[in-house]
Parts: sequence; structure tokens; C-alpha cells
Amino acid sequence: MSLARSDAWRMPKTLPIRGRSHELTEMGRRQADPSVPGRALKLSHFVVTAVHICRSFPASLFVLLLSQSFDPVSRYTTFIARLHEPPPHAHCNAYVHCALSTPTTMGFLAKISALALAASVSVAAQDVDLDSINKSVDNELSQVDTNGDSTLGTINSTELDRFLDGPKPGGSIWPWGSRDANNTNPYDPKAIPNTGITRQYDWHITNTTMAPDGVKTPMLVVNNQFPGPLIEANWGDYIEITVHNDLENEGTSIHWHGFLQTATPWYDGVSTVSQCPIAPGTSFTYRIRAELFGTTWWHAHHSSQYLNGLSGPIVIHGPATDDWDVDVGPVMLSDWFHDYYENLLQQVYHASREGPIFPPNANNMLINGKANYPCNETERECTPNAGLASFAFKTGKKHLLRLINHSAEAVLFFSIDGYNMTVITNDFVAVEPYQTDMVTLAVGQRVEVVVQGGDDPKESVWMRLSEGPSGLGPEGKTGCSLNDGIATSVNAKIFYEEADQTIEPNTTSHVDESRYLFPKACANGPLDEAVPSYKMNISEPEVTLDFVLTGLNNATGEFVWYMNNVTYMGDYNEPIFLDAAVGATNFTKEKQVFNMGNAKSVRIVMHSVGFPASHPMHAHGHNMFILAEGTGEWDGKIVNPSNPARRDTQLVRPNGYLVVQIELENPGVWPVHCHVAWHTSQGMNINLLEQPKEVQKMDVPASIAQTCRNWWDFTDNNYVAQIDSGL
Ligand SMILES: [Cu+2]
Repeated sequence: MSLARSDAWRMPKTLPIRGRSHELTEMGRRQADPSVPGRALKLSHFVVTAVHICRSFPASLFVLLLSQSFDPVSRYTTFIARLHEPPPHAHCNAYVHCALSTPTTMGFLAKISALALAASVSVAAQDVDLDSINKSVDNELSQVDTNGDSTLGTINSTELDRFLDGPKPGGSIWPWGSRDANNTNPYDPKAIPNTGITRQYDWHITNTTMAPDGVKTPMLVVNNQFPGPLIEANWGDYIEITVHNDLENEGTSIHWHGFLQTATPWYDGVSTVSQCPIAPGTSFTYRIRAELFGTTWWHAHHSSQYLNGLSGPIVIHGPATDDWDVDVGPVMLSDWFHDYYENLLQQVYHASREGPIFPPNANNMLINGKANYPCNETERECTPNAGLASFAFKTGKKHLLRLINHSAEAVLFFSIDGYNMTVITNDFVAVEPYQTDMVTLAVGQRVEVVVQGGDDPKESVWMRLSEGPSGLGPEGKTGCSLNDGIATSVNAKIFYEEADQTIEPNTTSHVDESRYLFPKACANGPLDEAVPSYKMNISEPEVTLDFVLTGLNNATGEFVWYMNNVTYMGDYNEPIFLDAAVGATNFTKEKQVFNMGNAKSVRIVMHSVGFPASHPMHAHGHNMFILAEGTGEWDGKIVNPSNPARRDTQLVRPNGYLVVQIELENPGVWPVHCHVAWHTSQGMNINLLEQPKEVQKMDVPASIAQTCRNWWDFTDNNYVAQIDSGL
């Protein structure tokens, strides 16, 4: 028995849809009855997902519904159907998995129900070939295909220990002795544990292709791993990373996000600011110190290279404001694009308010570098059912999850169905623990959460990541990020000890999707919610800088970003820090250098005007005191003035303001920029020149000058197209 397609299947593109092609085969397998003889189905490549079935079902197609279920919480009806006859362009039969939201007409609902009823009668009569269905399980790409040599995202990915081997002062059980998150000033270099330990890493950067979500994509990777390799150390350790640039024709540099780089500004890893790019075929060794502890990430800081794979987690073991039994390790979260960053950047300059608005739009979302993708939506080589990330939970245990947003653009919303999370850090700042059921992370931000495990060893649960519907307003109509609407969320699987890992979780989200919507969602949590556990107050700033943040078309019609009417434009061949080290204090306007002289502190007041994007503003070399943020005009009030929130990255709301204060105790040149890759590329950056006289006295390692000589040799013999601001 088969059922003709009805026009009711035809749904508007804007309908929120969750294509979970991966779950298809698992569910399909459970539907199958091996005792029924079947014809040989070739199920190898073609899984039609919701988007396709709803939008472009060929008129001649017949569908057989296998099952449906309605989830009252998420308001999604999920149904499994089978294509009775393959569409003309498909070379195989397929199972169809479709998830449709139900704010539709009752008529449609009735039709769905009727279909399901008919299907339940007909399913037993279907000729289903179990072998072929099993074959579709084999369709999942191997870990090497999706993530190269990274093991992140696999169920057996190693749990982290509480700390690495190292000396323990005074017979303490901790490498950091009696220091805890409340009693030690992390910004006092003398207070940091002096471990005498250096952790060493050797990295090779190469061009390659991988298919993290099944779509073969050009990538840049370290040691053939995506996400990139984990750096792990104890608080106070030094870390040496030798970076070999094995790219054919591109320079690069690596930034250690959130590291203070006290007395080593030349190791900050920013092309055009702290160093010349590492020339192809050459190497550079960074020596950085883990002055702060917690979770962070590293990424290329050379054009927008990082969004093609040059990013990875950093874990610095230290004290915490809560404890845990299982360190689940990094949970890398991001948007994802099926193209090389250079091509994407070319689109950025053609942004416009009229559709298609503000390209490039994200194609997918990833958790630990994994997702599925509906292959009918891309011209690129694509394998459906590539595979989702998995995590192991233990009954009754407390789990630490280290959430990291390494997106190009997206504001991310993270939750675990039915679970609360206890937040213990914001960026590199330990906070007094507080509970939440959803974490918002802007690009560059990290949040550590502790999750109390349940007591059912057979339980499996969805972990959810969403960026909401595409757009930048109007109110309540869009999310806070830009995407093509095809895959705006991704799940990962959490399995307890005895859960059946061949079956996907069937939990539903407790997060109402209105919480993903513009403009309310385009902000970090309330500032008084995150109270730093090491208390610090602020004094009146010696300098105040005001900035207006705007996006406009420049004289040649390209869309760029401005901070006080200036767009940053760096010079790969002449990094600002090196000029400052030999005495320069005056720079051309487009280098956006603000000489702070010997001032001890600066307050920076930022207003986003005329353009409804949110901006995750990130300061290098410092944690910022976050004094106030909101929409409209700042009323001059500081939130929690005796101990303001601190972090290194904080969102400016759409058309909002952000007030931060920075203690200028770290001589160097420090970028303060928006961390949206497109906005950085388009010049949304300033540089604080801090204590220039001290900078001039610095003993800069010879390797820094050598890196420039290598780069100059390279540029003397090769044409280097600088396609953006450079950093
Ligand atoms: Cu921005």
C-alpha cells in the first residue's frame, strides 16, 4: 500500500525544521522486520531529509509513512517515512526522515495522522531489506574522514585527569599547593605557582579536505586534526608550541586566547600586531605561560583562517569553585561553512540590507567537529549520516563540561534535555557557582559547567546546540546570527553506562525556542549573575575612551566596520609591536593605535549604532572588568561595583552599549576587537599601546626578528594578496 503525496507536504522554507538524518537508520532498523523477504535496496547514499521532502518533493513521488510521534514540548512532529519510488534523480531507494513543526493547520495535522494510520497498517507488508538498512549504518563516515586524527567527539574520547603530573609544593595534593579560586590574585605574577615545568607541543599546519558534517570542505588543520589538538598544562606551567607552517602559499600565526602574555607580548600570535606571519616552510616557537587557569582555546589570528579548522581547546588545570568526578573534556561548539575562508570573505564585502542579507550565511553547526547534513542541499561532495558527537556520562557522578564557542559568527545556545547546569567559570574567570538550564556563548567565550548525572544507567539524552533562525531582527522574528536556514542546530548524544548506543536518544528540549530570538537572546546573562570568586574592585580610570561601532559601505562601496570612523588595516610586513619596541609612538590612522602612556587604567565605553548586529568584544593581554551593558544609553551605573564581572570577551547587544575597564599593567600592544570573524576582517579593531617606554626596554627574542626576515624573503619572491585587515 502506498500513499500519494499531498500538497500539504509542501511547507514554506522558513519553517523551523530539524533534519536528523542520522537517527533515521537507527529508527528505520527498529521498524524493519527481518522475517519479511525483501528486495535488495541500495541504501548507500541517498537520505532525503526534512528540508527536501517539504520543499521540493517531486510530484510523482509516493511516500510510505512508517511512524510518527508528536512531542508536545518542542511542538515537533517527527515521522519516519519511506520513499516508495525513488525520485528520478536518485540512484537508490531511501528512507525519509522528516521533522515538521506543528503550528500548521488542523487539516495538515489530520492528514499526517491519516498517513500514519495507513502506514501502520502497511508497514508489515513492506519489503524491507535489513542488510541494506545496516549498510546505511556503514554509510557513516569514519572518524578519519570527518575529523582526521582527532578523537574528539567519539564516545571513547579520553576523560581528562584532574591535573597533569608535576611537582606538588609542600606535600600538597595539588600542583598549585594551597592556592584556591578565592584566595589568590591571578593577575599577580608572583602569586602564580612556579612549577618549573614546560609542556611541549610540535605542530604542523597543512591544507587538507575533511568532511566534518559529511560535506567535503577545504580545511586548514594542525597535525591533521579537527578540532585541533588539545593543549593541556597545570596552572603556572610554561607551554612551548613549535608551529611549522607547511602551507604552500599562506602565512599564519597562532593566538592563545585569554592568555595574559605578561612580559611576552611578542608571543600573542597576531599577524600585523605582535609578529610577522610565519612564512610557508618555516617554523616559530611560542613560549607562553599558564598565568590563568580554566578553559580556553587557540586559533589562527591571520585573516579568517581559523574558521576553516585552525582552532583547538586549551585546558589549564587549577583550582575551581565546585568539584566534579568526571572531566568530560572540551566541548567545542561552532557554526560551520562549506567553503574556504578566502571565498567567504569576498562575500563579506558585498553585504547588504536587501536580500540575500549579509553573506556568508552559515551552512551548519558542529559539536566537537561533528554534525550531519542533508546532502540534497549542496553541490559539494557529500555523504549523509556522517555522524554526531557522543559523550559518556556516569550515573550519580558530577561531570565537568568545558564549553568553547569557536564559531566564525554565531551566538550559541547550549542545553542538555531536562538537565540543569552549574556554571563555575566565565572565560578564564572562576565565579561563584550558579544554576542555569541554557548557556549562551558568543564567539570566543568559554563557560565551564558541572552537570549532576542521573541514576538510570540505561538513560540516553540529547545535548543541543542552536543558533536560532537566521537574521538580525526584527524583534521576535529572527535569531542573532546569520545562516542559510538549512541546519541551524545540531545535537550530540549522551549515553550512560548501559544505554543502547545503537539507538539515538529520544528526549525533548526544555528550552522554548523563543529564547533564541532577537534581540533578547543576543546578549550574555545578567552581569550580577556571574560573581568572580576572587574579589577585585575598581578605581576611577585615568583614561576614558569612547567608541561608536558602525558598519557602513566605504568610499569604494565595500561594507566595512568602523570604530570611531576608522577601519583597522594592518601590515603583515610591519607589525605594530615591533615598531613600538624600537620607539615608534605615532602610527598611521588605519593602525588604530591608542597610546595609553603610563596610565594605570582605561575605561572603554562602546556604543553600537545603526546596525543590529551583536559584537563579542575581546581584549588581548587582559581580563576586562565588565562594568555595564545594555541597550540605549548607559546611565553611568556600574553593576556590582565592589566586585564587577570579569572576562576576556563580552557581547555588545544589537544597538547596545558595553562599558569595560582594563588595568594597564601589562606593557605591550594589545588588540581590542570584535571576535566575529567577518567583523575582525573588516577592521573592527583597535590597539592599546600600553607603557610605551617599558615596551622600548623589552628584550625581544631574536626569533621574532627572524620570523620577519623569513616573511620578507617570502614576500620578496611571492605575491601575497592581503584580502582583509590582516588579523
Ligand atoms: Cu562584531
